[in-house]
Amino acid sequence: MRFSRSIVLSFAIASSLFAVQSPSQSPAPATDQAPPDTRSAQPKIPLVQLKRQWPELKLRRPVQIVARPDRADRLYVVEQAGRVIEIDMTDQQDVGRIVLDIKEPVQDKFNEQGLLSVVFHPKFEENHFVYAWYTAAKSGESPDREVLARFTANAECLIDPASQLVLLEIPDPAWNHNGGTLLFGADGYLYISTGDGGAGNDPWGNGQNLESLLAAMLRIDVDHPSNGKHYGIPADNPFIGRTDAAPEVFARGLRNVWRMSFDRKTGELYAGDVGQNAWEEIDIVTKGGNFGWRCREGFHGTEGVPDSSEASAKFIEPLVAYPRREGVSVTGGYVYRGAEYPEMNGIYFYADYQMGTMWGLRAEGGKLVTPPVVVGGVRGFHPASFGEAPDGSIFVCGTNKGADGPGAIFKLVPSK
Ligand SMILES: [Ca+2]
Ligand SMILES: [Ca+2]
Repeated sequence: MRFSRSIVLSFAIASSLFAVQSPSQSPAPATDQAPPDTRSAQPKIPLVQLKRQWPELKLRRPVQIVARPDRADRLYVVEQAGRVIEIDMTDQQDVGRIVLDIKEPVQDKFNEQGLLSVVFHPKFEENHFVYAWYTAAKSGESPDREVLARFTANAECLIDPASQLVLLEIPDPAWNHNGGTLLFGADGYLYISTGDGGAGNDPWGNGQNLESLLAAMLRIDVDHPSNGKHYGIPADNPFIGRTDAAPEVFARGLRNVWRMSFDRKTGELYAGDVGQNAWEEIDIVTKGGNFGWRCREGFHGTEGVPDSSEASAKFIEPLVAYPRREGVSVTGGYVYRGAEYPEMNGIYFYADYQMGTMWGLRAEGGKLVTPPVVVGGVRGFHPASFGEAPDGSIFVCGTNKGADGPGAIFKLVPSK
């Protein structure tokens, strides 16, 4: 997947964690965070269970679960090699239906490459547009690159690979750190996390380079192309009109936001930004914000980097961060807003890909209200991504026994 660090060590720690899992024995959160805002008393964060779904579904490297705006009874699973599989939510025996297969032109030779995200247009019912974010290998004049492409589905939701229209390509200097999540905001614009390009410690300095499309959150208007491109720039993008900055950029200083989500109630954008050597973090991404990379990692300065020793007014600190002993690669999740489990309402759930640990926290107005607690996990399971169904249910997909092990989907439910 998207880490390149000690797997063996992590397994050993994960095993000991889940061997002793109970409410009273959960490890004390050594998590780094700003002081909680205690103005509003909040109920306790409940433990959760991961309830296995669609046991007959065979998945290989599932990396995302997405919903379709016009169908409450369907979910779509993205496989890293380049497939999208439709699931009938009303049938637990469903074996899935392949609706897109773009193994060509997707390049998934290395761990963090592949088809990384798919999103349906908010008006999919009218225009049948689906957007994909993937890595492509160099060919002809084109270098290795991150690609944003639009595809068109037919009336049965089969997505024709030949319908591809490439909207944006970003030359990619290394196999790792390719983002990426695609999300449509309530504003109708498409949000894209790009990753810092890769290698380690941002050798190309993309994190703080205003002109780079890497290490950023981009925001574009796919409905109003302009300036000879297949997309437009929202009029209130933070760097629009500047000659020293890329107008697509919505926020920057982000190392590799693997998964992000909007809280459907508040509209806040939660992002899990994967760390370098020490800290995994959750950010609430705001317009024009600079989230610190590579000057900062979590709440800490990067040694030897100027302007890094303390958070300056320039940088926005994370909501929370956790150290290497608790995890290796954060998987950003969702704020639960479903009606089925009121005790989970308003809790942001996220996980560590390598350890399988899941946490819950509460935030209000961008401030931490209830610090993270370990809420559960499945031993040996690697949560690659969460997904939110139209009814607000939260699902999680991933693999057992390593990145190439059997894929599975679970539903997040309160522990009995
Ligand atoms: Ca890369
Ligand atoms: Ca940061």
